[in-house]
Amino acid sequence: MTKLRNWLKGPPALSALAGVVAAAVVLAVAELVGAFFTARAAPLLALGSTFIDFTPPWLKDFAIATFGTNDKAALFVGMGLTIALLACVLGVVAYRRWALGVLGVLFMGAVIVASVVTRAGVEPIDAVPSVLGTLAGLVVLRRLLAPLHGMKQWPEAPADAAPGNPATSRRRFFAAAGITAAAAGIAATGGRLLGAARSNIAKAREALQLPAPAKAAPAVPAGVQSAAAGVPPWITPNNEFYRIDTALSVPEINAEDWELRVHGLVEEEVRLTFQDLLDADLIESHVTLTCVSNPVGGNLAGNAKWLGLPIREVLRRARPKDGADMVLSTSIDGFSASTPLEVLQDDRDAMLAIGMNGEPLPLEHGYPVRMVVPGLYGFVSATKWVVDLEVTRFADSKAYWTERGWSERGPIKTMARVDVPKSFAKVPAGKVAVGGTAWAQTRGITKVEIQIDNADWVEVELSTEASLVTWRQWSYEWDAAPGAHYIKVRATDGTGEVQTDQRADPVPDGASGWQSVMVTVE
Ligand SMILES: Nc1nc2c(c(=O)[nH]1)N[C@H]1C(S)=C(S)[C@@H](COP(=O)(O)O)O[C@H]1N2
Ligand SMILES: [Mo]
Repeated sequence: MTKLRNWLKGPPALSALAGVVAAAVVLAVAELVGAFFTARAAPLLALGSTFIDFTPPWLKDFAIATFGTNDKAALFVGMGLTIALLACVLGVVAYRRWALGVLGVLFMGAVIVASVVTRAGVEPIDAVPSVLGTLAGLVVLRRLLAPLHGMKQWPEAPADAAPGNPATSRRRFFAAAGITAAAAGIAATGGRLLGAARSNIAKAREALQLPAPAKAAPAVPAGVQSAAAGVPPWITPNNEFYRIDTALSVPEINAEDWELRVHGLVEEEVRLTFQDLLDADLIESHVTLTCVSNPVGGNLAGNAKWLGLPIREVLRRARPKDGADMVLSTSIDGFSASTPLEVLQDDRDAMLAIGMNGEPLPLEHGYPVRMVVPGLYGFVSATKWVVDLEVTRFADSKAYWTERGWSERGPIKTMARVDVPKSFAKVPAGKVAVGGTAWAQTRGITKVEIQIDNADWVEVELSTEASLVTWRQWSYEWDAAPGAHYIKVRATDGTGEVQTDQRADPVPDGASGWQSVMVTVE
């Protein structure tokens, strides 16, 4: 016990602590100075994104499964612990061999600089905060280690070390380390707050007036909503729309600075500003988006009215060359999606969207511009904060998730869902309203059937169909007898194909199988 206590008071433990404080200073100074540079170059977030990039897929899956929507907080805790551990080692190494310590700090600085400058839309000048942070970290490490050399001879004091009283050295060390750590905390917090305050993007979005569409969306027919109470609204309000992305913090793009570059296998490179979009003939249409990660029965799907420019028009100006079969769309934060070229050119009205349900895109749904492509899962089509379209070939380029084990293409699979009653619900015997949602974007839904326990499949009441690219709701009045019951559901799409009962995981190209909910009737 006393041994441990003595060890904790000795140079090895204290130099490890010095390493942690120095690492905190590197990050805090970088973050504070970074507040005066572009918001998307914030070093902590950039480092977090790099961390995500290097997290093995199994660990990522584990994190999402374990922490759910808190996975981003878990990432920062994990990143903090990893950095702290490395910083401990760095401190001890620096104490024993200063030159190695310098190399260690420079390496840490290089990793942060690399994280920052490899983010899309970042200028080389954005490396400045990380460089200054690194220098500050070096100075702090040197200053903190100095008093330690006056302590016990461990392993042996350098020739220039002044022998001193260990207790005094320790006091000096803790005073310096404490003050520095507190200053780092204040600097980091200040940097975050300052960065947020300097962002006027949310205000600019509020002030933005969307133009009227040249071609309005067809009126939503009466009767699209399921007769069963509790089925989600046919149009998903923006604040209830599911959100899926790899962005640690929502990218903040000034619409006036936004520019889309269309290049690659094209006759003519095209550049588009936000004003160009506002001035163009925009269309409006209802489209249901769906995430490939949606499990059977899941709710990673939403339906909205989008306002935007058909991507077809942009491609017409760029004139893709023969042999091109894919468009790789990239967001400002480096996400990318591979979309078949012909899908962006056919009449399904894939668009560069600027409006969602009559408002400018919410920041987290891609402000100022995102892609909306009917019929494809979001991971291969719905690029938010899009800034780059490269006309290319599937054989030549891979998108973000394709490089991580997901498919390169992602047509949406036919899916039916029971929304009420909820799985494991208890309902009173008698008439029970059963209802839900089904989708097969671009093919449409022509039939939904349910099977209760082992009875025959019965066709349910379909709500009105608005279009082939939106979901379709359904309802059924069930005469429920007491006991435990299973309700299974399946849909038939517009080609006449019945939804497969073959169970598949979301990876690599979307879940399949029939949902079954258990309901207790009392
Ligand atoms: N920039 C960017 N765009 C992105 C993603 C992303 O991670 N980054 N995720 C995609 C995925 S997987 C889906 S399902 C949709 C979700 O769009 P939403 O968040 O607006 O619902 O966005 C797509 N666009
Ligand atoms: Mo997704």
